Amino acid sequence: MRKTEDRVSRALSSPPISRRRLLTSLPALGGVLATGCADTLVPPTIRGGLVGAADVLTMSTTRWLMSDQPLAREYAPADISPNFPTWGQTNPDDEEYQRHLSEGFANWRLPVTGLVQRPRSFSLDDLKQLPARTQITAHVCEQGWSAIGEWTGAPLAQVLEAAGGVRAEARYVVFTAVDRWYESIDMFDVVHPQTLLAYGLNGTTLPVGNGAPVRLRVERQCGYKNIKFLKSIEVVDSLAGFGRGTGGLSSDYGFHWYGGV
Ligand SMILES: Nc1nc2c(c(=O)[nH]1)N[C@H]1C(S)=C(S)[C@@H](COP(=O)(O)O)O[C@H]1N2
Ligand SMILES: [Mo]
Repeated sequence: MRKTEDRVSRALSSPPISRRRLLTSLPALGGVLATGCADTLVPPTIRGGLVGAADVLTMSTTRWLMSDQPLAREYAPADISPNFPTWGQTNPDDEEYQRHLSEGFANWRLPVTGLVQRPRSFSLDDLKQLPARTQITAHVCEQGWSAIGEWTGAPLAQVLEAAGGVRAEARYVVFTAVDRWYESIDMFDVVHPQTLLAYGLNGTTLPVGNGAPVRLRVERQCGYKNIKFLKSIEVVDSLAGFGRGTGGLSSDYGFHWYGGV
């Protein structure tokens, strides 16, 4: 892993402008893969023993495989599952959330803070005005089901760009949800063109059960990383201050931080 560390420190010492460029252009993804700016072939925390070894192997192998085929498979409209399931939390029992829901999310705001040049909040309309992406992908839940859906949303890279771009120290993005779920992803998945803040499912407004008004789509990872009911986004250089420090509610409870599929 020595070589990776060298690449990481080189990537981290580059001036903010290059990281910003990385976020603005699609060829940037190729750049990420080629230079190893992706930072991570290993999870942020490594568990002991064989489980830890498996974590490292899973993540490094998936990332290595992806270097050749960076996009998750996209399907045809005919493949869309007739009824996309709702799973886990389906309607948060939270006063503020219920108020936003009753107002059609007109007053809902998503704060984007931390290591961005211009921290700001986004309304649902702000997000919809950013360049959108629609993709038909397979959702794979670690609890034994999968479904194909058509997601529409703003690429996370576009959202961060609208907040002035990320600073050179940025390594992870942490997402919190109304139901106190939280998850994080690293810069590889952050700048990935299929990583969306999704507000649409199968051509309609994202239903409550699937995480309205906005949920994360991170297509190379399992169901539990695709956090619903987004409440805040923070760009950070360390995951130590969140929950039990593993970078997500699911990993705090023993799932892999990197839920690669
Ligand atoms: N905030 C929040 N996000 C969440 C969950 C949840 O309970 N709360 N469940 C996760 C799991 S395990 C899965 S499989 C998917 C389910 O998404 P769906 O309800 O759109 O099928 O959401 C993920 N994101
Ligand atoms: Mo899941």
